[in-house]
Amino acid sequence: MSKPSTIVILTGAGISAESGLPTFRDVNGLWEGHRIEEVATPEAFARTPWLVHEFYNQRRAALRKAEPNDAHYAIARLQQSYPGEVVLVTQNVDDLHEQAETPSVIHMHGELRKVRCENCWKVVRCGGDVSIDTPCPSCEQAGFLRPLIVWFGEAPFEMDRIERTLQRADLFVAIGTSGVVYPAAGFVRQAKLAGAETIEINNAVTEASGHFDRHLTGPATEQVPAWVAELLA
Ligand code: BV8
Repeated sequence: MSKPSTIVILTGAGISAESGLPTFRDVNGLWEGHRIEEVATPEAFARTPWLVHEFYNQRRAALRKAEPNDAHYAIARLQQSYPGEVVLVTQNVDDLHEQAETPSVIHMHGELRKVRCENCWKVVRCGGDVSIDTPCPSCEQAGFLRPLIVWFGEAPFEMDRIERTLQRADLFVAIGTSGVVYPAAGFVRQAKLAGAETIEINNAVTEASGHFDRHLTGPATEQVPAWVAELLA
């Protein structure tokens, strides 16, 4: 079989699980007794911003202790040395793909280590805690910083660019995602309609498994390096 000229990869929380970052399913979609869908919303932020800031402060603290794993490094190798186009879209807000030296990542649901000021609209890097009193490093006004995260009910970032790449994909690979959150969960169908082969890499069966042509089942740190080695051979 000739090598695919455009590969689109979608990663989810499962690719960072072996780096020690809990997935949404690991915590049963709960954080401190709250449903994540209730914390990760603009309404929750408007109602109890201190609670939502604490949710992300705890995730930033966990990220400071995490390292990329062999799956992140294998994708970086693929994107660095594959003769065709490799587009990486992630639902993850961690920066483990970047830490593994991946050349380019599309963070469709935002980034944990960035915040946006709702006063001056600047996006600034932030690896530590943020509170309702933290002044914006740019306009120095306090009380306007929000995590640069796409919450439930908000439009994901870069959807036009993602849809264009799905239209020309020859191969679509979903790694470590449960396929329950849209629009990401619909990408496999869009890729199939465009004629792409589809592969699901996961350590379990998911709600989306039926849409994929092939399944590589097992931990991402084993399955992703093996898949990349086969492609680069
Ligand atoms: C939007 C950032 C419209 C936050 C996230 C009813 C029906 C259909 C849709 C909806 C509906 N009601 C509402 C909606 C829309 C909603 C949605 O889909 N809701 C779901 C709950 C039904 N979607 C939205 O609101 C989206 N926006 O629709 O906007 C719009 C459009 C235009 C203009 C205006 C508005 C926005 C959704 C984004 C929400 N933000 N993340 C944060 O991180 O704090 S979502 C978050 O959960 C993730 O980003 C990801 O997208 C999602 C699911 O997480 P996964 O990554 O899949 O992780 P999960 O834990 O679920 O699964 C882990 C997988 O890994 C498992 O399969 C497991 O087996 C596997 N695994 C585990 N360990 C390993 C492994 N695999 C391999 N190796 C291992 N070691």
